[in-house]
Amino acid sequence: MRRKWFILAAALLLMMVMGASPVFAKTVLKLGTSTQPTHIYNQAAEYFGKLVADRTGGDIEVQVFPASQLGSERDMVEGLQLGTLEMTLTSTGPMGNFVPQVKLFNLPFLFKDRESCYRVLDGEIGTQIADRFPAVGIRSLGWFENGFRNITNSKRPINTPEDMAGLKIRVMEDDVFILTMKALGASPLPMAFGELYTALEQKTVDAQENPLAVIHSSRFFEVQKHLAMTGHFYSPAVLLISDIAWKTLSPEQQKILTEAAAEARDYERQISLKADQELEAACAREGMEVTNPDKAPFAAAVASVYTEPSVVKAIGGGDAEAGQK
Ligand code: EAX
Repeated sequence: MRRKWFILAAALLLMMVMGASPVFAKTVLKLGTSTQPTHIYNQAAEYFGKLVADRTGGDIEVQVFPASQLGSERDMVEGLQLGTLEMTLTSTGPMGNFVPQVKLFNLPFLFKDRESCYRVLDGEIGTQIADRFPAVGIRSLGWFENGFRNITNSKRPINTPEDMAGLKIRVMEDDVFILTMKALGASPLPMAFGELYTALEQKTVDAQENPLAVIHSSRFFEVQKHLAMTGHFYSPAVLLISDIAWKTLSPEQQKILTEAAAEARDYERQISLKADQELEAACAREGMEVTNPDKAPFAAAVASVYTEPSVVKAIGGGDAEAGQK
């Protein structure tokens, strides 16, 4: 009997001592994404998590949950606001619903190459827009990359905007995408990414558009015959942390996260570029028929989106506070 008490007391003592150690002080940051485990977002999120674990001596653990397990991109941003989720790496697709100025980055044919994207996103404009996030309960740890988006469909090869006529195409949940596809003569249907594979399989929609890295990792080649390299949108991504979670971290931990995020961003941009270089051929090998349309007629067809009153108002159009109401 005495022996039993002794063991219990020893165990309690050990727990008290251990209580001060990192094992017990551990902070878990759940990080959700919409894409498949092999996608570049998740590779970058794991990379980020490893840097953070190393530099905090294991005090902070980033747990990555891919494939919309924790909800759609929009749901996850809402989770960040509520404090039910700590982090997400998301496209800017749903972000205009939270900070309307983000719609600027959703405009078609806005950037001609990656260098101009990075200059704008990492420079003053990207910083000013990211600075609006804390007012709605979220913080940006940097602009990552989804990539240049291309159109896939199950009906026909796309060579000119005319080939888009009547195509039922899934788009992300923002009016800029809807307006763009309407301007091309297609019938857009906004839908969360997690529902897309099934919608393509069941022919609820004929078409979708995404960067090659998403198309390939989601195996859309199983349900889409045609791939048109339109590059009509540059789709940024953003690494977000809940403001509630952010405030529980020490200044030192915040610094570690900020630095690790910048490194993970650079890493992700590299693997994204590599994906773009390799995956057109990989999709062709999987049986997709690839076209490389002249982009000029597509850009001309969607120019009207830039002057749509709702878009101009959201982005600012002289009234910097327009979107905050
Ligand atoms: O962020 O919804 C989409 O099509 C996005 O490109 C995808 O979820 C990756």
